[in-house]
Amino acid sequence: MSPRIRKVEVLDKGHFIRVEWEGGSESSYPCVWLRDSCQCPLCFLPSAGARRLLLEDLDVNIVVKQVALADGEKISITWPDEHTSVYEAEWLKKRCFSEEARAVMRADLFLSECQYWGSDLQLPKIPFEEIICSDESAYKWLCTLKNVGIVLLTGAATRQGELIRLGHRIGFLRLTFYGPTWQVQDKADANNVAYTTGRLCFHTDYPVLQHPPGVQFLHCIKQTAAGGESEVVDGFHVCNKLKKQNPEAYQILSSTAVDYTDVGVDYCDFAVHCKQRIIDVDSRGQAIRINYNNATRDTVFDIPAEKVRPFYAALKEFNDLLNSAEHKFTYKLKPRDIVTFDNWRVLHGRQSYPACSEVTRHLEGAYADWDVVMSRLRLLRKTVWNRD
Ligand code: OGA
Ligand code: NM2
Ligand code: ZN
Ligand code: ZN
Repeated sequence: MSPRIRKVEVLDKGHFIRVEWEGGSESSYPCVWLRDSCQCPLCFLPSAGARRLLLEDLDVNIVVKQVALADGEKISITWPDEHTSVYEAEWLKKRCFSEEARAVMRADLFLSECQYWGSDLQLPKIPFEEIICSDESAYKWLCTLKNVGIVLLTGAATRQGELIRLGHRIGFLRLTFYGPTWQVQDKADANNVAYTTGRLCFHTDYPVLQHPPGVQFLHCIKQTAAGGESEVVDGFHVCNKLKKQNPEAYQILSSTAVDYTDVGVDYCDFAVHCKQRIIDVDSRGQAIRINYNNATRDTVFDIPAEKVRPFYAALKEFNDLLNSAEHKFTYKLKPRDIVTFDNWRVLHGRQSYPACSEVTRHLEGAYADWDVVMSRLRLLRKTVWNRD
């Protein structure tokens, strides 16, 4: 049901408009924002859904000259230069500045709700072909990927190229120096520790990139009989634990800029260097991205010498928490499985496996950006919700 406006009035010498809704609640809107958000064809380009109005032409001290309510459905404002703007009730209601309304909008746009897990994880599983063919399944896949951080897709073919199909399903994959997709297998003169048979301790991929890939896909094409098990841990959950257990360690890891390096040749030659905090936090100190790969952490360490040992102590404590039986979940990929996970939140590792002259284990990997994945999620939500 569309919201209706009972009354509208000007407050604060014309700097605010107060709207009273049918039902009794009210909302206040700053006039500078109203002028900036004018939806008329001079100020707004509907075909792009974008503002035409230039900031140069916005008076930040603007006040309304006149306001009128039309049939409870829209308000119209006349500005001092006689420009008029019309705002629909529903449009205004969605953009209400109250704490609650903004929280609803935020949750709707970014799905920031997070379901934490430990060793008790019930690994969500969906058949691969279902997410390719059905919008409902694809929507469920992406919601779970965002909320839980990991989903296993089952029953893909045991050949390269399935991740390219997955890329087309969401939009496109993220190209990196390791190629559009990359082959995780034991290689001679490996240009990355992942391309050996060695154990990989908990890490996120590619912290050496300024904007590390948000989502990772690993498709199991061939699996070794002995070893090669996978491990995952909920990094955000462990960060909360660390913050409680040792606030100083958390402070160090969320403020120290760590040097990462990756130099070599693959898709093309590369010499990548970057500084990252191992725990990236938002303004409230909540972890929003883990940037941790011990293999590519540089020997160059650009911090004062006396801060080095406290840093290692903090990192050790974090690493111990990641590896605790309470937090980590172990499983073994089978051929046809594709594990999809949040590379900003979930740290992953693998156990070592015996070296052999033939290839006994082969995963194809690929990355996607969260912007692309969230975009597909919002579009699928619209399709799926409008259908029922
Ligand atoms: C990687 C990786 C996991 C595996 O290639 O970065 O983490 O199971 N691989 O081989
Ligand atoms: N691979 C698997 O940070 C990293 O080097 C992660 C990337 C080689 C594409 C490994
Ligand atoms: Zn206008
Ligand atoms: Zn990895």
